[in-house]
Amino acid sequence: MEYDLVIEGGRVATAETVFTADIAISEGRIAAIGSGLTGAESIDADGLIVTPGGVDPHCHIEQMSGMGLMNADTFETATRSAAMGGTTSVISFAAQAKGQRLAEAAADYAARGARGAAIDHAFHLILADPQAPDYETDLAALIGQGHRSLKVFTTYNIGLDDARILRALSIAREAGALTCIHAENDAIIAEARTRLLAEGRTRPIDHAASRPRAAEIEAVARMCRLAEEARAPVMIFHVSTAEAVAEIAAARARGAPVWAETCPHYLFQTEDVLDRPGVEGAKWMCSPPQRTRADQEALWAGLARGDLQLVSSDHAPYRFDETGKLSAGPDAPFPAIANGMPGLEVRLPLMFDAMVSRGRLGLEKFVELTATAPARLYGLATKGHIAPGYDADLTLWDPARTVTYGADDLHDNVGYNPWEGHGVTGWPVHVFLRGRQVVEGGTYRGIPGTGQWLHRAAIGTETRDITGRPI
Ligand code: DUC
Ligand code: ZN
Ligand code: ZN
Repeated sequence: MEYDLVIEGGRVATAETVFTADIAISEGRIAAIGSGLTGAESIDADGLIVTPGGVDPHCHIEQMSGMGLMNADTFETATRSAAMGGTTSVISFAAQAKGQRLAEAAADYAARGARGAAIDHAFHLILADPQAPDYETDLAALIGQGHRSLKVFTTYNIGLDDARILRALSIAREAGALTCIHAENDAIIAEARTRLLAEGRTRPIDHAASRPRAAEIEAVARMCRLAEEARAPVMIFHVSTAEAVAEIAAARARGAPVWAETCPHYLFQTEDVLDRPGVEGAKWMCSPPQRTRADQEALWAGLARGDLQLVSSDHAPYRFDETGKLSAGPDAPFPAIANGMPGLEVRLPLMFDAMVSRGRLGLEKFVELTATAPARLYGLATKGHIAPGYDADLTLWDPARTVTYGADDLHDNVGYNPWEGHGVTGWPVHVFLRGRQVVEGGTYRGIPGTGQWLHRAAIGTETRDITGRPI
């Protein structure tokens, strides 16, 4: 049988195993895996590692921030950047504005994705205003239509109180959705911020002290209890502290339906990245902030044990100018500076370098954390694995290629690279989305508007990986 395309002789990596094989693709799906397969077209993958395309389940694209600032990236620029870094599916946000119907927010973001996305995508529904018209009916209906994840905050101006979070958990459980949570205690943050400003401590490095680790620890522990009580699955976003990892591990040991992620900036950076002359440190400002080396080790241990299941980018793009980080002026105090960094394009190379090239946890675990687990946990049934029937979303890595990041070498619209000077070994040279090449030898070939919205089936408290093992 002749296939559309055969990727020949690569080292094929799944979350379970690594083997040398040809991968045959027809009509955008993996049709066969074996040897001696032939196709209308072929690519020689000898010497390359073939992984599932990355699934980045936490990124902010074409989204209005809580401060009323638009992200620097559109779907066109963000998905270009993602693809250039080996990622073929993203889950970004459909952010409800105050007073806005959820259905309207979902339709608005769906139109943005349909217009610009060059890779496949889905949305977490941000619940910002439970008082908005038709809130509960819209929420249940949207979940039923295939939007299978929500996002709530315990802080920021869109934070929900415990009663409202419990209500959202109950609706999510009934309708079959996973609730993602930004968990930091609002009162602890407010108190710290007031004290720092009174002391005249307004610089980006002071942002770190303004988000005390206790804020994360308390809110994570509380959200784990709410999930347990509601028997509704939650995903704790961007875990940064050792104590929060311990809270999550304890909750999971009790049987609470709790999953959790961390991000490369918590694994590889510490709070001193914020300590630069003037407001330069604003480029690295994110919430929660980067922590300590001991926290990094605890996060890695949590990933190794499976108490944390995945690594997302939390791509939150703002330019270092008056349209973004410096919208409140060139000497803005830290509370007036937007939080977030670009990460879509660097997530996979940073993790490949650490896990595969340097050997920390290995290639299979790299695939699990960056593609298989996010696809399984978020209900992306055709993504995140290499086997017949799955979408032919594949990233081909040159494991020997070494790159040192430059000042502005990413393909997003952010204009700086927070990883400038950081070297990685292992590079995504070819990327395929549903069998179509979107990156060819490092050259972008994606087409805006061809990325598909991913309908998802119900998510419950039991989530299993490709082998049927509970995650
Ligand atoms: N923190 C968030 O909570 N969201 C976006 C970026 C960030 O740093
Ligand atoms: Zn967050
Ligand atoms: Zn985020």
